[in-house]
Amino acid sequence: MSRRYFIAGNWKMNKTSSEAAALAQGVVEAVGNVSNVDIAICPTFTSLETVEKIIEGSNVKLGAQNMHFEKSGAFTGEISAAMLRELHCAYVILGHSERRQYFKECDCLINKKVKAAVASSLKPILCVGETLEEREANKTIEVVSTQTKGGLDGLTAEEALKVVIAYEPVWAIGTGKTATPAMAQEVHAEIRKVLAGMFGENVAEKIQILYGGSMKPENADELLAQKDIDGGLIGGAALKADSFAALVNSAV
Ligand code: 3PY
Repeated sequence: MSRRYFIAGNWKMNKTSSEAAALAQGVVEAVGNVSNVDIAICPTFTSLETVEKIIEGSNVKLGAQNMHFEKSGAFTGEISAAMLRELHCAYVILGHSERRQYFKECDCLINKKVKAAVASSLKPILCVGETLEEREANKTIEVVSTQTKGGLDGLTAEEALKVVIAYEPVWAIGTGKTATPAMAQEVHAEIRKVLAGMFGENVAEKIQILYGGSMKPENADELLAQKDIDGGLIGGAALKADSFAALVNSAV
């Protein structure tokens, strides 16, 4: 496979700065020298600067969990792409299902964020995924296709190469349930078809598509063995250095 594996930790609203520092230190010690896998950790905004100082010089990159699409202005509580870049963020998670669900983020808003991130040289990790009701109504492919098209609308092929997609079935997030490797592969292949339709096959073949949703060391090998699964966006298992390191090592 020409695509590199990518293991990214989504720490969500966990860890104070001192706790984040300890976790980042553990990650760097365990996998900071791994050079054949892309690795990122995404702490809360308040820990970005602390974590950046710890991972500096290692192969572990920094990511944020959200951002606003405007450059600056009267948007109380929000953070811009330039602010994240100044803290050396390389990635930003956008459109996570928790933001879609609890903060009512829609594809149109997420698309603005994706464009703003790419324009600021931040790589968006665009999350897509169906709810349990949608899966049971056989709407998985429709939902995931609409979210992918909506999130990437208006991007050029060159810009699309700067995006990572994460397929995270909502019913598998934080529930301990995981899509079987075959179920996940089927959706990843469909996402790649959508990407090929939008940007051409060559570009689609180069875009990393991660699996997220209770990925852990016990199920990583089988998931990563699938043709279109290029890594994982890791929730709970990213909150301990040893389990995160085990996931990175599965991808080595
Ligand atoms: C999870 O695995 O819980 C995630 O939501 C990763 O983003």
